[in-house]
Amino acid sequence: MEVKVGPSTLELVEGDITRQDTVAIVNAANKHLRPGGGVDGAIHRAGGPAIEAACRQLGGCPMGEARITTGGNLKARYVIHTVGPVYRDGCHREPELLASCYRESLKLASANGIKSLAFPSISTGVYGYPMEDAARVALKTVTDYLAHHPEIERVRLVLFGRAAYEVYGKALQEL
Ligand code: AR6
Repeated sequence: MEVKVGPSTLELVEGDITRQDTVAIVNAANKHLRPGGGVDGAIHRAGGPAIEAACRQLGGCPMGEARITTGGNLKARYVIHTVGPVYRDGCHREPELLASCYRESLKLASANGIKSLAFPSISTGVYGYPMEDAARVALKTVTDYLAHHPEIERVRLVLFGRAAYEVYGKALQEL
């Protein structure tokens, strides 16, 4: 599924973030930027040790912020690491922090001349963010950014499994 936002394209696909051919892929990292499970584990396994070495130099990343490293052996040239909120009850700035992850990652892309990037569904695995709520925040934040930043040509949201893809598809139609 894809929609146009001005000259830019926002695309939803079901798949594996590590196999994307966008210039950058986004990692759902932890604040230590140490290899973990989920998307993070998959990216480090597929990208090789150069990503971990680059992460070590950065000394971590606060929640809601983003950092950029090489993509190592991945097709993507860069990995943008962002740290999503751990979901408690939705009343602890979770929506604001999640929106910030998408926005800060997009800002890093713009600053580095990256014209295409792929996001996973940040915080909806180990960090427990309800998928429906996360989808609304993700799609609103990305579309708002693209409306003002035509330099980003393509944003792809890569959903792991049919169920996640359908939740995002419904949220996009409602937007
Ligand atoms: N491609 C795309 N999406 C995936 C993939 C994949 N290969 N694998 C899982 N997902 P998570 P979080 C989906 O747990 O909640 C790590 O240990 C998955 O179904 O990767 O932000 C870090 O080090 C889910 O919907 O990230 C942190 O400690 C979504 O990606 C912590 O997990 C995010 O799940 C971050 O937790």
